[in-house]
Amino acid sequence: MAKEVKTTCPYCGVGCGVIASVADDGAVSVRGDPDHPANFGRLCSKGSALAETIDLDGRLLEPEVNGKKVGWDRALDLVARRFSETIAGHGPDSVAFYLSGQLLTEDYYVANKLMKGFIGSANIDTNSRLCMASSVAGHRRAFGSDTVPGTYEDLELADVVILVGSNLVWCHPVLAQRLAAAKEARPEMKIVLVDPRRTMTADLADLHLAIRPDSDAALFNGLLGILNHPDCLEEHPNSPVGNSPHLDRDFIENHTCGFEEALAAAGCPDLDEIAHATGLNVRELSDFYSLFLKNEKTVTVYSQGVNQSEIGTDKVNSIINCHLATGRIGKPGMGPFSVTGQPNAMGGREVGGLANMLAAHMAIENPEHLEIVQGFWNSPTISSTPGLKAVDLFKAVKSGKIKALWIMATNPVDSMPEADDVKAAIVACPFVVVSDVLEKTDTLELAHVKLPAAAWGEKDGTVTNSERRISRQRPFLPLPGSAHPDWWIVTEVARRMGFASAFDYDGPAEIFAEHSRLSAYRNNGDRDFDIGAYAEIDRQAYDGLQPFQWPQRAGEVSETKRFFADGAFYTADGRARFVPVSGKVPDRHDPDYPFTLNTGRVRDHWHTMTRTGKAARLSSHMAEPFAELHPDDASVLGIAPAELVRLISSRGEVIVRALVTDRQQPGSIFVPMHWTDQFASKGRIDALVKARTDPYSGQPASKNARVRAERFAASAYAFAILAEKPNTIPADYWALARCNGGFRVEIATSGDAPDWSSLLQDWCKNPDAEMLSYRDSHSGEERFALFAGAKLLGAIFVARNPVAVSRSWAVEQLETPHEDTRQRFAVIAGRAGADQPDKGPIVCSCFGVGASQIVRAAGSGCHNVETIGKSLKAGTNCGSCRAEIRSILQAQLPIAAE
Ligand SMILES: Nc1nc2c(c(=O)[nH]1)N[C@H]1C(S)=C(S)[C@@H](COP(=O)(O)OP(=O)(O)OC[C@H]3O[C@@H](n4cnc5c(=O)[nH]c(N)nc54)[C@H](O)[C@@H]3O)O[C@H]1N2
Ligand SMILES: Nc1nc2c(c(=O)[nH]1)N[C@H]1C(S)=C(S)[C@@H](COP(=O)(O)OP(=O)(O)OC[C@H]3O[C@@H](n4cnc5c(=O)[nH]c(N)nc54)[C@H](O)[C@@H]3O)O[C@H]1N2
Ligand code: SF4
Ligand SMILES: [Mo]
Repeated sequence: MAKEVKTTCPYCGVGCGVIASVADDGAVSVRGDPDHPANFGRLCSKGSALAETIDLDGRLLEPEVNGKKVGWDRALDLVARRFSETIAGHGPDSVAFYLSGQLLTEDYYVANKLMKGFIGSANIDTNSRLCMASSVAGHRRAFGSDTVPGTYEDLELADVVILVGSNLVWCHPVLAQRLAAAKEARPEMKIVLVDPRRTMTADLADLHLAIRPDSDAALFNGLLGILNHPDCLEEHPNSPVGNSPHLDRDFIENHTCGFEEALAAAGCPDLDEIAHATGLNVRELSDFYSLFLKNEKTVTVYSQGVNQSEIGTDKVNSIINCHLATGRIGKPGMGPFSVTGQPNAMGGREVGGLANMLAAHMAIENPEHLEIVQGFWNSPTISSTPGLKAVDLFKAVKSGKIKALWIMATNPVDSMPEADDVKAAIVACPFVVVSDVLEKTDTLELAHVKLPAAAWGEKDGTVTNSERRISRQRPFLPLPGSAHPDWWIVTEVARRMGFASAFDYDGPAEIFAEHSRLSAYRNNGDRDFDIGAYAEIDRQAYDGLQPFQWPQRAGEVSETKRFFADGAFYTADGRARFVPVSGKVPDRHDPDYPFTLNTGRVRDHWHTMTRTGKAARLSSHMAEPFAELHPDDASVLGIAPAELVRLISSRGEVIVRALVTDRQQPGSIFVPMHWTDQFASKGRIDALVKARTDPYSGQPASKNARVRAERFAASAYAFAILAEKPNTIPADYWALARCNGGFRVEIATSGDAPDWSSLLQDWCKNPDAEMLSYRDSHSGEERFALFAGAKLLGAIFVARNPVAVSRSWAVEQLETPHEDTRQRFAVIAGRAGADQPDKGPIVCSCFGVGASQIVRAAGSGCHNVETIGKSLKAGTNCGSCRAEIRSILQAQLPIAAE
């Protein structure tokens, strides 16, 4: 009998429930949990492939000190001793923790308690600083608390959903699926996308506003002005001035303050001026503003295009201002909605994991809150001033101020701006501890002490999703090797630092109960975060805990799904604040670096690819780092499609594949954040991004940096498929991806090319293998393949121009038996036989369906996503590729019509 365990997906903040099923032979499969209120059974491509990412290949299984395996006692003693000695010698602010929204709430709680309450420093920050900090700061400025007012259902109930700086279809796919289903049921519902790029989310939108980067505040300030002066819109010429029917005067007067100041800062709405600032035309602006004016049920969803900016907090408040002005907050189908990225970004905020927060949504600057937390923890000391935020924290590591650093569940050498400086800082730090699940990441390689943490499927605790819903992550696999959960590692160090009684937990249930008690402790309804109903939860109840939304106060069965409908906020006077915001678009013109570098995510990869990089099917969608650039820019730079481009900033450079597309605006280049030194020779995009931060949130502007671009003059390009992972790849450019049956490698060199056939032999490590080769000295093409009997060990295809071999066909050769000579020669012929038409680039990773197959199906009468699904199965499992299928079909329309 298979064992079935209900748990939560460890990727994005949608927080989908999954059912993991473990068969008698240990095989794991994962499906969506039909009862989980976040997804009702749905999953996206990453969630569906979870079972393919949990093997032990590459796992860190024993603690290591200076590269040598040691037992836990030695490792933990050393960490405790070095932290204690550093604190004794240089004070509590000479040490720091850098955590992650991928820790569970219980892990996060104990780490925060140790640093703030027992070490007595607030030098504890998290990768949420790179992710949500501007939303947190915006919420706190407007509401007096970090509260996300709405629920997912609001997106389904709204008449207008505005997605700002959010690629929802790729980054919150199940929420996007819910939105798409709601729109299908109610086609009159309108979706607006505000994003400089035409992403796959534009496919879902009725209106795409391709704004100038960082002009969001100008757009929403314009909206605030128009709400007051609707006469500025053509459709409303006779609206009464100064008494606009579009403002909720009652709400403004009784529940807010600062409206006039915000309005004054927004200025008199002038569509031409707004058009100039945002790069949109007046028609687009008035369409957008009219939609907002005419539809009360409006939700504005925002994400990293808003947060990751030097003016991120102002952008957030410019959006919230419009919702406050119309009273559209906390009611069904209405509200500003910051969607969180990581599975437990919200849980981290709840425990106060940020350097400027205290536990349970309390404020570090508030003496009463300090007293509450210190009293509750019975702690000897408590930090009363905010600690260093991520960018400053790593600067302090670099300057030597921080002498002992513990990094948990994050990879700052790849994800922090000025990543090479961050790397240098970590190298220079006298004592670095990294807790991770893998044995090799760009950060872990620099650690003095490596601590093996339990991974998803093994760890046990809770996470909070974007709609404040707390769900359990339950283990269904045993702890491998000596790995231990993060909460255990932290408490063991705390005990050894002399704080045994405060960290004496026998499991996550006890930690969760303490966290719940603190949330309710001396909380008379004046703090939003209260889960006092779980203050006495025991192990059994914790094991059976059903997903629930907070607040859940003790003694109440809370029916409240939303915050603020009653107009009561968490500021001292209970009123929300309008925040005056400047609509000025930062001018970053720099003649040396003429391009805007926009960065972000792709559909099937997660961050630094430590998990998604393990799954062949997730690596089949985008197999190498790339730069999307507009055809006009490519032509000026002399870059042909599929050639390589070098991007250079004042901080560093990358070499990536050029993806020429008119989805990109001229002058702007998009590069994904995912590639690291583990997967590519020079793809760490954060090495280029300058550390510019928002003054209120300290969040770095990961978007919209400045770069120069030039063609990478390759002397040779190569593509290899290999049954085994290659050890070294001697080339200026390489990118490695997993595929069924082995690995695929893209290669380019600029100088002398290596001897390709010897290289292939080195990689395949089989001196008896049979080598087949093909050389055309005229065209410069070379192809080699090595066989052990019928098995292909590896093949390499070399050309002077980008290698034209079909990747999906080539990859299949690794798992195809090549019994006779004719079949083996077909490999070096480099193309599929007539009986095996090329699939083209993979679009549907669940069923391995490629773009060429979709084009062919369109040619034979499949003109919509449904008929493609019937004919090829593409898009019928997780549905993450449906937007791409639609865009491929649309591109075929003129051809079909001819
Ligand atoms: N597939 C996948 N999904 C993920 C993740 C992943 O790694 N992979 N990571 C998760 C995490 S932690 C996060 S934080 C979320 C992020 O989710 P999103 O924020 O949706 O993703 P991004 O691609 O970072 O950025 C969103 C968009 O912002 C746009 N943008 C850039 N500058 C501006 C601007 O000035 N204004 C506006 N309006 N838009 C701009 C970019 O063009 C981009 O399309 O995704 C989560 N989900
Ligand atoms: N240029 C640019 N940079 C960005 C962004 C961007 O859009 N553009 N986005 C930013 C954002 S929003 C985010 S959230 C960050 C994400 O960036 P990171 O947090 O650096 O990326 P991850 O790959 O998620 O790193 C997680 C690490 O934790 C390990 N891990 C996984 N599970 C566990 C566990 O249970 N315990 C422990 N101890 N370790 C575990 C993984 O192996 C991995 O090494 O990147 C930021 N950087
Ligand atoms: S949308 Fe996808 S990645 Fe996000 S939680 Fe759901 S299944 Fe996981
Ligand atoms: Mo994030």
